[in-house]
Amino acid sequence: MRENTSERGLFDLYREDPDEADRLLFGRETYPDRRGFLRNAGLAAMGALVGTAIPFHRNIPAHFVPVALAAQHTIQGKDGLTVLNDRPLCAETPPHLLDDDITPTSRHFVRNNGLPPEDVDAASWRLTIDGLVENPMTLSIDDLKRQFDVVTEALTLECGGNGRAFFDPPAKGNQWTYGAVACSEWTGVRLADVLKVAGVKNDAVYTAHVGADTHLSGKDGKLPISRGIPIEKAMNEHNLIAFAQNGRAIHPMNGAPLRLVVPGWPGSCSQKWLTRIWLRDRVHDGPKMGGTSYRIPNRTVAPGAKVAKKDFIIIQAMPVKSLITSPATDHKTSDKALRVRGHAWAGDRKVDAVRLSIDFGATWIETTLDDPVNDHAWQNWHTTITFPRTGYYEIWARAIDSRGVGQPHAVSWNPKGYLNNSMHRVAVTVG
Ligand SMILES: Nc1nc2c(c(=O)[nH]1)N[C@H]1C(S)=C(S)[C@@H](COP(=O)(O)O)O[C@H]1N2
Ligand SMILES: [Mo]
Repeated sequence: MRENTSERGLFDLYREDPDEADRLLFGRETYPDRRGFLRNAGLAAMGALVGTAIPFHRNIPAHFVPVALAAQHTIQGKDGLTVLNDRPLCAETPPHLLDDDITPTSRHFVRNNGLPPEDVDAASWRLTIDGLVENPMTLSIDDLKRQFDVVTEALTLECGGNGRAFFDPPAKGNQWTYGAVACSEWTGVRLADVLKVAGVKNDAVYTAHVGADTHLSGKDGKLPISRGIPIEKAMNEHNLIAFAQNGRAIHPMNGAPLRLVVPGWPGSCSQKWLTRIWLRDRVHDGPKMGGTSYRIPNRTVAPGAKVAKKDFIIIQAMPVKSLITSPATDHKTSDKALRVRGHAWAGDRKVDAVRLSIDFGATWIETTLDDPVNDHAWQNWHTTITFPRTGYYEIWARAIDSRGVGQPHAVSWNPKGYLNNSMHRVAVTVG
């Protein structure tokens, strides 16, 4: 495949311009009516994605992306994820596969902005803390383990663009539906402890995070993403510099061997393949900090409205949200009683209640809501509902946070499709 400099992989190519995608992959420009041949690079790309050779690739019809790509099982160590894009790699988890209290590594979504580092060696990995600190330091993972308290916490991580697929008019970017969220158990040291030992200078106001992944353009030194957070948020004790995920090494696509986990805020704050934390005297201006990246209009705007760049503000805490993880949508049952369960989370707040409706929002059913296992872990909820008669139902879930803010029916539109916390609905047929 050709060098993509923008965030476009096979899926985007086929969605936006199927002819162009075919031309690039199969070289059909000269014989548009004939079946093409996967060119070397195209064949290699597709083969790599499906995980093996494609013996009958000459027969692949025009405008055709192998179903294996769109389906699953294409990322080693991941199971059942829906691949949304291959370059950069982005994959989400269907809601019913997020049913566990703690998300297994195999079901933790993947959101890459660039190309992950290869041949990662945990033993020689170094993290530098510099900028506005009294004692700049460079630490190995062993240094981190030796010099700081090691803690394990379940932490909710959600991509700012989760739910983007449901914006109308559509928003460009990865078409996440529900599954760019997870709550794995992360083990590491507290970012705040490390910053305290480094000695935060008075004029430091923001962090800047750097990872070892490379830009899609291949340009030396060009970072795919480098975001930061205000010092006050950085000092929250639940931010971790993590070296383990669910008791084992972090999955290569989730940032091995070292990453930040900044729960409650957009996933983009949680730098993967972490090599440097730089303290700055201004709001960090790295890639994906400016323009419309992870930023929303400073006011409610009409769907499709043009908004001036100066009117965008940086997203901070994520809004209250919930998922129904059982049953899966399109559930068919002959039993009028049904166990329903899922999770709920609310950025830097707690969730106070999760209520369900089976009558399109006319009335609401209280659920049993557990406390989080620790601050910033999602909360599990469950109940048994009884359907009055056979027929088609939708179960709607609505979480309400500790300040009384509930999930909306429809989210306020924004140009890049961030923060969609509208209610999750699943279809159930009782027959
Ligand atoms: N170095 C680096 N860190 C990164 C990213 C990235 O592309 N490169 N993506 C960010 C985004 S946008 C999200 S939502 C989370 C996703 O984490 P995950 O892939 O482990 O689920 O990682 C963040 N950290
Ligand atoms: Mo993200």
